[in-house]
Amino acid sequence: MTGALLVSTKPATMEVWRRELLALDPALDIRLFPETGPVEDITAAVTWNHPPEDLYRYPNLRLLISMGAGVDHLFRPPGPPPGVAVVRLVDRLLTAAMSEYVLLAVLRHHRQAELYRAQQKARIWHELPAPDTENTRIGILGMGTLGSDAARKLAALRFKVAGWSRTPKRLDGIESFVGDAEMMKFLSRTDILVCLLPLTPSTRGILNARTFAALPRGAYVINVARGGHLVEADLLAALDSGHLSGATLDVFEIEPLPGEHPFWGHPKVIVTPHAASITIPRSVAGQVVENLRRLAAGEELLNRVDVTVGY
Ligand code: NDP
Ligand code: OXD
Repeated sequence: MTGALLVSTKPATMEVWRRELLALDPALDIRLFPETGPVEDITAAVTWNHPPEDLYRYPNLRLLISMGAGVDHLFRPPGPPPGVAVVRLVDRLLTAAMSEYVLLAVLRHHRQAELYRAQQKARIWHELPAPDTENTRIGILGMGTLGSDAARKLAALRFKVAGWSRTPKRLDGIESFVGDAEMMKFLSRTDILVCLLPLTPSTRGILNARTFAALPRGAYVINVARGGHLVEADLLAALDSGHLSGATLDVFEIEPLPGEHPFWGHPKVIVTPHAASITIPRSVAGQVVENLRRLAAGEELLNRVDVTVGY
């Protein structure tokens, strides 16, 4: 690599990144934010929730690497500096962890785990109706790296799985719905809705009153993508009216979720702290180092983001 790599995230995590990157390429010149040295030195940056306007201070910046699968943090105003390439992480462990979370949330709902737990607490021996897996319809918004992996694993459990995306998908046993024109048809056949979309201007607020009304009564919602996809008041209204049976939420408009937020104590909501799939620096350092090499060699970058659509 020519120039220096800026690393920016929580202080304790930055040290781990430095160690893992240097283990693969000891020649790297790594600067941990805010100790950047001369701003002219920085040619690439690997960041998570970095102040977006700060990235305009480095005149020689050529590559921005998201420390996660999502890149919405890089597109907050003013967005990535013009002419700077943006890449994200695609990683076996990150993908597997997300599918584990989605399967856990689906199965916990499907197998009535909360109800059985409540019965246990009350010492009630009562068999609930058997779940009908082959007739339970799961719909996944976003059929990219994460959505398609979760879809395949849910289909392997014999759920009826469909996905919704911008472009058609051909996956064995998984129905594909495309674009706004097919959104309502997709929702009307969905008992459990999983959101795995990137947050962009087209997907912000997509989990709203209209979407919920199009789902069958009793449907369940799982949002593991971004808090900005969800109109929180609309979800609360749909839960409280009984139209939706519950929700599992890992991501929120404001993180950490404020202590007084109604989701915390809501009997139909399960909250986790944006922990569905956490980037493991050791697992992804190789692709970061490889992209730095490609940048220096003028080769095509891995996992490049289309800055015109924002994912
Ligand atoms: P990808 O970019 O691989 O996939 C995105 C999918 O969304 C694609 O199928 C794409 O369609 C579809 N899509 C995008 N915009 C639209 C639209 N307007 N209408 C219909 N479909 C659309 O992303 P990943 O699967 O890797 O990740 C998804 C998101 O998951 C990340 O952006 C991130 O926000 C979130 N995430 C959350 C984590 C957590 O811990 N909670 C961890 C990691 C990621 P097409 O295929 O046609 O392009
Ligand atoms: C990611 C995330 O996008 O952790 O990778 O949310």
